[in-house]
Amino acid sequence: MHHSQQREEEIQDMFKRIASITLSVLALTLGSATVSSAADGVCGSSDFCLYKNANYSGGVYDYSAALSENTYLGDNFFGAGTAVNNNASSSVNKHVHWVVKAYESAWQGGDPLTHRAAGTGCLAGQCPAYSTLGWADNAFSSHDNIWVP
Ligand SMILES: [Ca+2]
Ligand SMILES: [Ca+2]
Ligand SMILES: [Ca+2]
Repeated sequence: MHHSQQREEEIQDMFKRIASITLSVLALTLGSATVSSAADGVCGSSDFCLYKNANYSGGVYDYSAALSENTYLGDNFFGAGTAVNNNASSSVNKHVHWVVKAYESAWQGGDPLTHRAAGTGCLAGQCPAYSTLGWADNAFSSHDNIWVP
């Protein structure tokens, strides 16, 4: 093989490898952009968020408002490291279609507190967000949800 031709092929191989790596990085970036934003410590537009303290402070746990949770056991507040179960003192539903009902006990037991869909305001004591939880303070252990078009 002619020396300069071999060199040219080596350079082409190198560019193919670079292109392949670039595509892999792009795929990873796109992949992470499309996965659920739940449980990343950021209360986003599809999340139902619980806070350790009143007024949305002291550590957050962001669940997906689109998914039921039968128990909060094993979940810890981001930024606080303490258990979510029986420790939430404020809550927010950011989803515009899922109504979230949080319950006193695991497996949707005990009394629920209804979180209306985001932007719908409070009605009959049901709000999208609660800066304090009253009777439900340090009690939430599970939630389920209802789709509202
Ligand atoms: Ca999130
Ligand atoms: Ca608390
Ligand atoms: Ca409880």
